[in-house]
Amino acid sequence: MTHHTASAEELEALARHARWLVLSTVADAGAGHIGGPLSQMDLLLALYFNHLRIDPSDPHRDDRDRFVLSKGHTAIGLYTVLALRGYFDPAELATFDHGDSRLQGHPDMRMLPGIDASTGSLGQGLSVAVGMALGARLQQRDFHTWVLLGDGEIEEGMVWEAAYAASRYGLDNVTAIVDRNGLQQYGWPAGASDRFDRRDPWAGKDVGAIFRGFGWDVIDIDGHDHAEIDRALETACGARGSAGRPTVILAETVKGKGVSFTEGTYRWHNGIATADQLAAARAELGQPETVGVAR
Ligand SMILES: Cc1ncc(C[n+]2csc(CCOP(=O)(O)OP(=O)(O)O)c2C)c(N)n1
Ligand SMILES: [Mg+2]
Repeated sequence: MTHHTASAEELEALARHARWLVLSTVADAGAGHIGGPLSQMDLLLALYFNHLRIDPSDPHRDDRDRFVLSKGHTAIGLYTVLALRGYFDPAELATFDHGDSRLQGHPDMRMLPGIDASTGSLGQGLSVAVGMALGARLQQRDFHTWVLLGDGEIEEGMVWEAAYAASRYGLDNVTAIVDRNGLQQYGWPAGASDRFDRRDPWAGKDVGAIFRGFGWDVIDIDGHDHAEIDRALETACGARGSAGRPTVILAETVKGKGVSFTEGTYRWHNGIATADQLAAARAELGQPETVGVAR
């Protein structure tokens, strides 16, 4: 299981390509999410290219790191990263959301090797990850479990039961990442202090203090800054077996990041780009006409 090392420039090129694949694949399928897959993209690329101990040619091996996409609706963002990392041919993205496809609208671990948990009903992934981390301890395995949550998603009570349990059992082999894009599906109308066009689900609340209160270590980062992401992932995982506390990375992001008309608006939680919008996005992302899904 070699550690793949992509430079910041390579990650940026991958991110432009992957963001184009998300937008064009969803447009081609006629359904799917945009904002969340784009906000989480830099985090997932850093994980899959530089930090997860995985082997795309042997996706089931016992000692692999586990990854749970708790915000399962952003599956297309994970599929693009898995394809670019070599789990399957990117051409298969054209089957996204078809009835007989391995690439369902929400991830299905029974269909696609590389998916460690079936998700989509929000709020459950941290509990799944805590179970995996406890399992690793029982089996005396040193794999690390990573879980990505949405900032709307963590309004769910079950998340906080899992947060309690992770710290109760001193699980330093699990790391949660929260994609703090400040938007959920609809949310409340924005107030004066909001960053975007709807109220941040955690406006006026100190999410870091809440996690700390549950006994977690907290790292705040800019979720689009490759150097900060890299340091945070290294720190969280470097604590493997020593700190006795779980770590959460609170990643400040922009929903719809990378495409001007999707950035910072709840309306692009999901959506189908028109031909004109696709052309504009392709130009912004610097993708040649020969790349990816055409329409
Ligand atoms: C239990 C549950 N309730 C509602 C939904 C419908 N739903 C899908 S995405 C979403 C908003 C999620 O917002 P957030 O967690 O912030 O994700 P992101 O902004 O990254 O897309 C909702 C309510 C769901 N999938 N599961
Ligand atoms: Mg959100």
